[in-house]
Amino acid sequence: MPVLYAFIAVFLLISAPAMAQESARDYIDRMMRTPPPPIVEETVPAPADDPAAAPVAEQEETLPAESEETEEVVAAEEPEAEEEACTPIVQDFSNQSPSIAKRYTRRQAEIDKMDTDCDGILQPEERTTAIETQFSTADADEDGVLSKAEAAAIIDAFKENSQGAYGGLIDKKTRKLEVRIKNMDKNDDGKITAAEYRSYYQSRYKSLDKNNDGALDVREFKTDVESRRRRSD
Ligand SMILES: [Ca+2]
Ligand SMILES: [Ca+2]
Ligand SMILES: [Ca+2]
Repeated sequence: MPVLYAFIAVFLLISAPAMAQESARDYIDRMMRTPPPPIVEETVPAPADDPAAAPVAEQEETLPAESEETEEVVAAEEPEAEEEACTPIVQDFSNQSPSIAKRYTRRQAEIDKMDTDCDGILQPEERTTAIETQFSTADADEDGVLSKAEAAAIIDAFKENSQGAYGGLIDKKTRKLEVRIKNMDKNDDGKITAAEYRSYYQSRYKSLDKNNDGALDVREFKTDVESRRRRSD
């Protein structure tokens, strides 16, 4: 028996290292062959940085857009500043009789309010513009109609602003204006529509254009409180 154990021991001593050596080689071979597979964890995720970069580019694009809008706003404000009113020509009526000179002076003051090109004469376009402006100014509540109160305000304003021009005649002239405004109300409902207002003044200005050239000069024009009849003041 001891002989058998000794034999087995010798066998193990000889074969074990061999087996160990073989298995080690196999392992090394495996390691040498396998290296290829483990590779490339696809660093492709790097491109994941690109999508992050894209939004940055978009933001940069929107920035110039905002600055352009700012420039547009600034540019839009400039035209308004460019609008400059001309200066009315000072007319000399000293060669007329005192009464006519006084009348022409009053008329010229009214013309100058509407004479946007400052040539001293009222062209049709200037009259149309003035009619629209006067109506919208009088229509305080912007409902497109002059109420009794709004019409009364026109009369009050005339009385207050024309005292110097008419002196002692102011009450008489004021009553004349009251009648005139009442006449604008064609359907007599106590209100003056924009259409009634336009119709009245376009008709009035047309009748004043004696030489029928479309324009009204100081000899043709009459203020709101001047009668169309010659004999009146
Ligand atoms: Ca003019
Ligand atoms: Ca109104
Ligand atoms: Ca004329």
